[in-house]
Amino acid sequence: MSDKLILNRRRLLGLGAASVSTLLLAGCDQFDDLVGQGDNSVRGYLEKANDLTYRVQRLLQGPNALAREYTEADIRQGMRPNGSTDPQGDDYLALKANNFADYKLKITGLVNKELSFSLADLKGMTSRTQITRHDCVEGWSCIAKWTGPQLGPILDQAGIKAEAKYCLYHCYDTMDGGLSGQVPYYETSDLLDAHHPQTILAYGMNGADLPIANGAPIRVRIERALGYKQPKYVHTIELVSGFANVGGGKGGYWEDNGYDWYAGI
Ligand SMILES: Nc1nc2c(c(=O)[nH]1)N[C@H]1C(S)=C(S)[C@@H](COP(=O)(O)O)O[C@H]1N2
Ligand SMILES: [Mo]
Repeated sequence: MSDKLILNRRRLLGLGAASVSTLLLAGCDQFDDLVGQGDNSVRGYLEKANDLTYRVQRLLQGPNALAREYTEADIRQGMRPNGSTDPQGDDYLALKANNFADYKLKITGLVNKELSFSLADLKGMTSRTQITRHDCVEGWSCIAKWTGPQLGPILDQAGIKAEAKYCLYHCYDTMDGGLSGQVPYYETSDLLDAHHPQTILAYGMNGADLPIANGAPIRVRIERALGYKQPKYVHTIELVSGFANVGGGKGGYWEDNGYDWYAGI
């Protein structure tokens, strides 16, 4: 992340939750056609409590409403890399040196059977390709094409236990955790988003292998959510009943730093 972006984040966080929502809304106005698939009043609810937003959006959109999909002609530029772009952990560097041949995606936690998939396994599965718009709270958006297997059937293969409520996405990269030093990037989603038809484990971007800058070898796309809910460099998806004891307890690296958990758009 460049110094400028870090400064912007700090400034944003310094303003407090209310102003963050307002800024978020101001930023959204720069996006073209933000609420293509829904009612514009959805946007108004972004200003309200996170929890209310979540319930209202679920009500208005239904659990399986699709994020808008675009055409090849709408891909006007490359996907702008943001946040971590080149993880330096020893485990990640070792995988990278071997072109991710030894990578394994693990499904763990509250499942009947823990599973592990190589990149070749994932590439061999039925895949979905979708052209969607990624919206970052910093006020930019990019349209890109993503390819990979849907997460839902993979979770079903593992057998989700009744107590499981969320997917916890563990990533290889670390971020500035203030007094905690470097902390791993992580995210969570509920199981509805995990089973959403557009939620995929992307290994491909714009017709090529997913670049390292954008999360190679695997990044999760949760298309109805904002940019920080699209975890890159994912190595483990853990089924959990809650996340109060993970990281700062808010369900994600950026959530621990003040952003909403339900970053629905
Ligand atoms: N592991 C990891 N995932 C991440 C981030 C990150 O720093 N590390 N940044 C998030 C943010 S804020 C955005 S906008 C997008 C950026 O994705 P891109 O690099 O493909 O544009 O990834 C999200 N997922
Ligand atoms: Mo972002």
